[in-house]
Amino acid sequence: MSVEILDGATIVHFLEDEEAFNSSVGNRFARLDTNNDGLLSYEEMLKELRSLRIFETHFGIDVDSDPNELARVYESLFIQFDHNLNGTIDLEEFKKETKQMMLAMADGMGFMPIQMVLEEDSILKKAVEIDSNKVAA
Ligand SMILES: [Ca+2]
Ligand SMILES: [Ca+2]
Repeated sequence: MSVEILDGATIVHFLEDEEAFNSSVGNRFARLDTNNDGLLSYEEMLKELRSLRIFETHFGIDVDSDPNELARVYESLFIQFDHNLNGTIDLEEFKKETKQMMLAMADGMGFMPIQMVLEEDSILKKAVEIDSNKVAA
């Protein structure tokens, strides 16, 4: 985990870089798919949902909240990813929904940089890394 500062532009740049986005999402998907069947089950997806810390803020839920309430939030997020409602998330669904969520996140952030605690292998962390590499280059 590390604390990073990011703003809407960081995310938008990342989404515009299709190659970087596709490979990060693909890697993340492969990591989450622990039984390697090419699909994410609810259990496999939980790790990702937990790393989407922005939703804790978004739903007004903090880490100490009622586990039942959190489970309901995670379930509704899972359904949001599962576009064809077959109970699993494939790579296309994962890609599409991740992109949408990141766009919504970028919109919400605007140009005010915010601090976020990010997991090392999260997609947002990748976005920050790619952005700072560009600035350095
Ligand atoms: Ca799986
Ligand atoms: Ca599905």
